[in-house]
This record gives sequence, C-alpha cells and structure tokens, in this order.
Amino acid sequence: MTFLILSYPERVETFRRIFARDLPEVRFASDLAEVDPAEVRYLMAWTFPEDLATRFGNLELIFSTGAGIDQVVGLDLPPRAQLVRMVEEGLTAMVRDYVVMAVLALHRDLPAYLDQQRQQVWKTRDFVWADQRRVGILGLGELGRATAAALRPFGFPLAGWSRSPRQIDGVTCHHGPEGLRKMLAETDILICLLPLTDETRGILNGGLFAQLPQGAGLVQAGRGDHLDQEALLAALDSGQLSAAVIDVTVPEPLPAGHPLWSHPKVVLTPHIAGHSRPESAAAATVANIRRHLQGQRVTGLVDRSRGY
Ligand code: NDP
Ligand code: OXD
Repeated sequence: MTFLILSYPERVETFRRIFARDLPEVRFASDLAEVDPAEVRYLMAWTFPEDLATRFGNLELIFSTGAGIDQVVGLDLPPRAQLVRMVEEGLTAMVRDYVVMAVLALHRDLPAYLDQQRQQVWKTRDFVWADQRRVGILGLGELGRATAAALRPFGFPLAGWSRSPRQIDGVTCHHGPEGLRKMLAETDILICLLPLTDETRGILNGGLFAQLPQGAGLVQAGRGDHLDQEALLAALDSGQLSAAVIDVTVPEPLPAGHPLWSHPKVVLTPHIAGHSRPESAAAATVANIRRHLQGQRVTGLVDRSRGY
C-alpha cells in the first residue's frame, strides 16, 4: 500500500519525515517512475496525470494539495477513488489573513491613497466607521467561516452566502438565488471564497456588480474563472465598484500589459492568498489516511455531483 506525492522538494521531504514517524505502515513515494502503479492507494498532487484512471486503477483517495479541486474534479477517475480537498489549519490561516488584509485595505481606502501617493496628492478622503461598512462573504465553508470569525472583532456588520442554509454566530446567513440578491443589496465589501463549479463559474459579473451599492469593493480570492475581468474593469471605470483586491486571474500568470496590472483601483497578487503548510498538511493527511484505514469518513471529502 503506497502513498505517492507529486510536489516540490521541500513539501515532499516534510511529508516523508512525518509519514515515516506517524504512518510507517504505508509505503511513501514521490517519484512516478519508481512506483508500481497497482500499489498506489493514495495519491496527492496539485495537477494530476491525465491517465489517472487507467494508470492507477487501485487508487482509493486522491488528495489535492490545495483547498480547490476544480483542476481534478472533471478528470476520469479510477472506479473506487474518492477526491479529498485540503483542509488544514496552515492554509486556513493564510487565506483568512489575506482576506482580512484585503478587507482592511478596502475599508481604509488604501488603493485610492496609493494612487494619491503616486501622484503626490495630500488629501483626506471621507472616513467610514467599521460598524457602517457591511461585509458580505460568498462561500461559508472552511475558509469563509474562518474569515468571518477573524473579521468579527473589527465590528463590520457581516453577512454570508452558501448553497445550503447555515447558522453562524454574528453572521447574517443567506442561501440560494434570493439570498444572494438580498445580501448583495446590503454589501459594501464583497469577498469571494467560493469553489469553482458549473454553478459558480462567472458569478462575479456585471449583473452581480450592479446589485451592489455604488462604490462597493471586491476581494476575489476564489478562482480566476469566477470573475468576468472585462466586467470588473467596466465597473471600476464607471465607479460602480470603488476598488478590488484580486488574487486569482485568467490566465495565470496574467500576461504582461493586461489592464489589471496597472489599473489604479486594483491591487493584484499572484495567487498567493493561501498555500497549504507542509507540516500541518502532512499531519492532516496522515490523520485522514488513518480515518480511511479505520473505515471512518475522511475530512474534506468532495461530493463530485456538487462539484466541490
Ligand atoms: P468549502 O468546500 O469548505 O466551502 C465552499 C463554500 O461555498 C460552502 O459554504 C458552499 O456552500 C459554498 N458554495 C458552493 N457552491 C455554491 C453555490 N452554488 N451557491 C452558494 N454557495 C456555494 O471550501 P473552502 O472554504 O475550503 O475553499 C473555498 C475556495 O477557496 C476553494 O475552492 C478555492 O476556490 C478557493 N481558495 C483560494 C485560494 C487562493 O490562494 N486564492 C487558496 C485556497 C482556496 P455549502 O456551505 O452550502 O456547502
Ligand atoms: C488552493 C489554492 O486551492 O492554493 O489551496 O488556490
């Protein structure tokens, strides 16, 4: 029984050390050329070989090194294999911190002040108190909930949107299309922490931006394909949106000269909001394989019919 990980050397070495210590009964491998594919029961990667189904017929669990599984959910999978997304404290903390940083930057008008700085303009903009800045979160999963909990002490009125009804202390929870309309009308800073599925592809579009109060801000930390980039640029130029913090784009990397690079109302980062931390990710993976070996449900199991 083999666990095969395809990743960069630092992650592989950390996993190797933790697996040797905590799960010695499972053989550890990191090189496709050195494994007997029939022995591989557990495979972890970010991008997966196209011939997964034919090559690794005995796979039981396919782990993504990240929280997103949109890169693999459409692949042909071996019959018994289940998909598992990454749920681990290091990744959750990183995304939470990034989004808090972005919300505070938008709340305190940082993109506008950076633009003023470039132009050497010393000018005070209107102040808005945190209890008057309504924050709405698309996606109330692992990352959306952790982000809401971290934003709460600042005093922002918080709302969130999910597919199924949720109850979260201090967060006005909405679900379904009607819930989305209601939340958007009362959101000054919108955060996207959704998975990419057939239902959420292109959700951040001109129609959605028009439902936000004029001058709202956007934090996009989901997937590039959630966002209609042309519609974003149009909404920024018309003033419907005041600013945006964008971590994910189409394509990645964004080509030189793309208008998002230099737009004065955009803060752009190169898909760095979150990264699973090798130590805690290895511990979470060992715990999951143990659960699987004991016939228990693993954490982060993907429902392929929902797409996440
Ligand atoms: P989860 O699966 O834990 O949560 C997903 C949330 O989205 C759930 O609340 C779910 O609703 C909601 N959702 C899914 N589909 C819909 C829909 N059609 N309508 C309304 N709500 C919907 O995922 P995570 O929180 O772990 O991760 C979320 C995403 O964040 C990842 O898939 C990835 O795209 C992105 N990400 C980006 C990173 C970056 O570096 N930029 C890093 C890590 C993740 P329900 O509660 O009803 O199931
Ligand atoms: C993830 C990511 O999904 O890094 O974890 O985007």
